[in-house]
Amino acid sequence: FNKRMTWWRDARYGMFIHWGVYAVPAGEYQGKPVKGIGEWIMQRGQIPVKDYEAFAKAFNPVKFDADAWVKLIRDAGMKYLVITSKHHDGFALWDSKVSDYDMVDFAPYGKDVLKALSEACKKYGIKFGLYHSIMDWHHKDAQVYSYLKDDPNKREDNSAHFANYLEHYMKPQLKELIENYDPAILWFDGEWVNEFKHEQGQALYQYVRSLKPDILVNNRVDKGRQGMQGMNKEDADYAGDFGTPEQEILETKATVDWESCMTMNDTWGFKKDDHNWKSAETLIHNLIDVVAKGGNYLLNVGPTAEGLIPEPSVERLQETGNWLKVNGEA
Ligand code: FUL
Repeated sequence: FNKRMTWWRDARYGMFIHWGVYAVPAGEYQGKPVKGIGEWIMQRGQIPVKDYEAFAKAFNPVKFDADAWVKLIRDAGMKYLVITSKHHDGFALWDSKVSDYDMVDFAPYGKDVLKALSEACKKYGIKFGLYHSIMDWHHKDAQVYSYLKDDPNKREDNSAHFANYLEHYMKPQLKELIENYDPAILWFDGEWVNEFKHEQGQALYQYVRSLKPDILVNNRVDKGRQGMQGMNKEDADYAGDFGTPEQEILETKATVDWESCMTMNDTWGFKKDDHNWKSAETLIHNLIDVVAKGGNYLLNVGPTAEGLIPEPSVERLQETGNWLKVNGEA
């Protein structure tokens, strides 16, 4: 019996929020649509760092309202949120002292959105979680064979530089996040890069737990932890508290903790041309299916650069909330 997990096991339903600079291009670069998921536009569009930074300079979500987001979460029947403190593009949504590449120092908005959200979560009784990318396309030591195909700075072996980034950039940023925003969850991702080693993943888990013993950490903290990898306690490289199948629901009931994360359309980060929404009925069906198999459902929204959760998402969330009010336990 793992006491740390109790609230999470009871929670069942949470909101994933992919929000960052990628909401500015919103799926388009130099007047052309870029294929693939929106938060990958820097890589998929082969956008040079300087050009991408210009999007960051234009990221000004004047309509962002932390209270409204968290109320929407509560009314949807969700019990927690997981928001991208930093996605693969390296941009920090909080006021980091480790770097200026963040919402307060680099973007015109100048306000700390994680602070506002963590406070709103406390107010409405919603648990606050953070998604954090290990891979980083912006940091010079972490560019991992560089995401640009023809980058002249490409290194044969980037491991030493990457270790430097882990120690002197990523870990200090995680320390800031844990000490100042009190996250209940750290949801790692981008762990598959060659430069990141199994031992570093194990150490990262220990590091995060040493800063906050009851924090929950997903399986992707270690190497190559897609889906349910690493969730077998008998394995020497067992790490993390729950498995994270992506865009899928397990076939059968699992004996270990798991959470299915899923988009409502076909992208995590906002794309203005993606209108392929799942119906509210499908989403409710998925929630029932996941819960029946002992998992949690982490349903994604991709807010706009202005700071709004897209209307089709809002409508669907309200419908799941209405359904839960009639049929759910809470
Ligand atoms: C993936 C990432 O590469 C996607 O951008 C997204 O964040 C998804 C939840 O995880 O591995």
